Amino acid sequence: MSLDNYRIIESTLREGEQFIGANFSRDDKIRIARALDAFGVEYLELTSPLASPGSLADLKAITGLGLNARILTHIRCRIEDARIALDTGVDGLDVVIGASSQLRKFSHGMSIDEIIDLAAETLTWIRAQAPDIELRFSTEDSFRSEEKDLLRVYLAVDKLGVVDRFGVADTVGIATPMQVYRLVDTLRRITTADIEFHGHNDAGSAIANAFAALEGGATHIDTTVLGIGERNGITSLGGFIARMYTYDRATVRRKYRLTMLRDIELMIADMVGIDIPFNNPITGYSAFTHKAGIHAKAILNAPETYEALDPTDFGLTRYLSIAHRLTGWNAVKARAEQLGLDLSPDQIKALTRHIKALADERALTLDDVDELLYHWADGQEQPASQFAMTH
Ligand code: HCA
Ligand code: CU
Repeated sequence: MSLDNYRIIESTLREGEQFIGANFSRDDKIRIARALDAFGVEYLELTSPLASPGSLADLKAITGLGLNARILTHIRCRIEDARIALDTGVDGLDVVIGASSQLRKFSHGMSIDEIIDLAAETLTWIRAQAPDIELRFSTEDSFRSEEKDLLRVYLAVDKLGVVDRFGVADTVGIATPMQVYRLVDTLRRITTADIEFHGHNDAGSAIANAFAALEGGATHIDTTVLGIGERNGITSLGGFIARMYTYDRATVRRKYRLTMLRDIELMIADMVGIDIPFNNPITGYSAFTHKAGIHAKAILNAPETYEALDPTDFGLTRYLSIAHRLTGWNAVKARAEQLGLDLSPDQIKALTRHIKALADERALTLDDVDELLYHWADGQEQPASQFAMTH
């Protein structure tokens, strides 16, 4: 089943280049490619060599690195594009054409029959030139295309027997997981090639849609680091990793070097001038911070009670936040122990009440709490005099 055997097509160097803040230099691209390769992604997708002279040179530089990841480039469905792309040493071509009525009307103006003819001509030509190249055919805006038109295109291409993989793209980020599941499932049943999913995040469903695609039988998922891409981007690498880890931890641990994730995200964030969002899966600043007293107590006993992901797998640390009104005495006690302080259970409980009362008055920091702990451990304060010590 593909949920246990999926491959990541990391498109930071293609879709990610379409992010407003992205302007990668050759050196940037090489650093990104090496890092993602070391992380363990199976494929890197790069911008078309026809985009600019630099794009062509960068693509050649990266195919020359000898990485483990297979190198793909993304081209329009045209023999001229394919001719240049084949000369760059890539392992595969991701060929795309628009099939939705919007694109047919406002972009290339072709009918479905013309699309089929062009696809047949281009793909057959590529296969004849390069019998061993990995060849993917995808339709842009697949989810706003008439299903009967779309299936007619895929069936016609499948009959040629020249592509290894079909792609479906949620270009404007409107698909629901159920729609993705259904389209992928249908394609899987009526065609013979692997299936790749590329999903935008306009409605916040990109990660869920990628998972639904795998449930429907997709084999390849497109990601970018931090999800960067056109508009607000696509399925993020880290989010996808979190999704798959919570489904099957062992497989994710085996396939990818998870401790590299944060540094890779920091590198990209720095290059494109953004921060890691606070609520980012895995690496968001509060992703492993526990606050409510009840949560803290359970975390101290058994972290998995409130942690679906183990931070240590990602080289990260969990935090208990204790300086607030929702705190609990188990957490305060744990902090006292961390500081090597000897306080009785009664003292801890009284001090916890004191912290809560103080936090009702003003925002506290961990330093404030630590100071209180030291003070009480010194025997300066007794439970009865707890409110005096604010002055
Ligand atoms: C675009 C193209 C694409 C292509 C996806 C694919 C999209 O930039 O509009 O090749 O599968 O989202 O449709 O990124
Ligand atoms: Cu896209």
